[in-house]
Amino acid sequence: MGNLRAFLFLLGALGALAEFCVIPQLDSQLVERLGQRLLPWMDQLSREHLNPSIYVGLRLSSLQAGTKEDLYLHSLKLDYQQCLLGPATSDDNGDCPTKPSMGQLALYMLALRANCEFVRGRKGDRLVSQLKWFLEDEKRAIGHSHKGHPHTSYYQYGLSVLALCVHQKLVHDSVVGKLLYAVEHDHHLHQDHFSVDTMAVAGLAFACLERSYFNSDLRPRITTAIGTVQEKILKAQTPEGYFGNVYSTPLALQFLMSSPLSGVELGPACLKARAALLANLQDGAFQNAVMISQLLPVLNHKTYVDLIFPDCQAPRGLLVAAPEDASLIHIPEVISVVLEVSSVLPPYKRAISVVAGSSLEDVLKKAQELGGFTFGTRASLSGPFLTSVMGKVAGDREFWQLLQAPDTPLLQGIADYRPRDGETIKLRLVSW
Ligand code: B12
Repeated sequence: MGNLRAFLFLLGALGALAEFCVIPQLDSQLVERLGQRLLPWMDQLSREHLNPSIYVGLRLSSLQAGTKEDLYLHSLKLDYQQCLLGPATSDDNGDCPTKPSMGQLALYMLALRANCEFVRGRKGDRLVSQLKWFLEDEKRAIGHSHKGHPHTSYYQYGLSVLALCVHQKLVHDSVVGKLLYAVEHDHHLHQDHFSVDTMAVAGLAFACLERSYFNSDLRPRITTAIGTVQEKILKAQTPEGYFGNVYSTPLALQFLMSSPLSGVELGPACLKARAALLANLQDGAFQNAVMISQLLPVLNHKTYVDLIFPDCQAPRGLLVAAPEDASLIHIPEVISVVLEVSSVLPPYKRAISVVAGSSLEDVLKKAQELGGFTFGTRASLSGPFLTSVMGKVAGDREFWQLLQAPDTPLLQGIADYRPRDGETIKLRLVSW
């Protein structure tokens, strides 16, 4: 009894000092509709479409997909193990034309943990070694004086530290040190373009490390870095309530929910972000499977840090496919979208007619059919990523940026963005 009283007293004292980011429950139908959008993705079991982020998001949500979910994890395991642990000497890559990247391996390890599995045995050890090797390589690319850049990004670097941490694998101090340095001198993360997402993932990795037994020499720096990330993310809140933009808000909230904050009013900031997200959910802004998978845990008061001790027995509601929406069937209306490419000589500009509701990818395809325009894409977990335009391939640390004229970067990719009638879309080769 005395112990209980002492515990309650401690809780009260902590409550007075620290404030938690709490997101009140959202309408369960809204959450269910969000989950339903993942179901068609889970039917696609080919190498190109398998996406560990979807599995992680679903397992940390209040929803489940029954046997579909089991089959999905099974397919992920077959695919990732074959691609990562297949014969290293074989030239024949068979079904595995591209090996998973460092970040994809990290997400796969998070998926295993979301099913309450630890990587173990000979195969598990090889996965861990591979992820550690990737990180060592990135550490070398950043260099002693921190002047270089990771081959992938600090986002994937943070995700990999997090994945090793939730599997209770030691990450060398020098590897964690590079991520700490990047947060302490955040111009490095700004070069990643989307600093809030990257900051949030780094923060989640630190929040996990802070709860682990490892890296004790770095503990004070880790605690300070958590405070720095909190501060930066709160500072990045827009008047509408987003942390960064609408799509970085889910990861930002995951991070803020993972660590109590002392001395700062966290509650109102989180409530404002929730209100902004709610408005977007009602507008259907969350269509992309990766974005939905980063948001679902937040709506269930969970974060990636919970993968340290996931609760695999928690009851989750069974998802059933949504009935076809009859309101979507209507007479096609034709719209005109202007496509402009200034990074080539001679510059390209042409009005393209497409059916209303077409994606930007449809516009690009139509332009290609009409002649005088070509483009290329690479599959990614977020969907098709535009890699080349008019034969010009984006080089190292360059990308084809999508903009709405005159100068507003799009917040969605070519498969998700649906231009309106009369809109001008610009494609511009930029460095990042
Ligand atoms: C790093 C990053 C970039 C880098 C990627 C290069 C690199 N070497 O890493 C750069 C700066 C080039 C970039 C570009 C863009 N990005 Co980006 N990016 C990210 C970030 C921070 C991490 C992605 C990642 O590594 N994921 C983990 C790995 C394991 O997954 P992956 O699928 O293998 O990763 C690849 C893809 O994600 C791809 N990629 C990166 N961004 C985007 C965006 C889209 C729409 C697609 C299809 C693919 C894609 O590059 C990754 C590396 O190869 C995410 C943040 C997030 N919350 O997810 C935003 C994010 C995915 N990007 C976003 C956007 C909008 C874009 C752009 C469309 C911006 C623009 N207006 O041009 C462009 C893509 C244009 C194109 N050519 O198709 C949004 C997508 C929102 C949505 N609704 O889906 C996010 C969520 C950021 C945000 N909060 O707004 N991005």
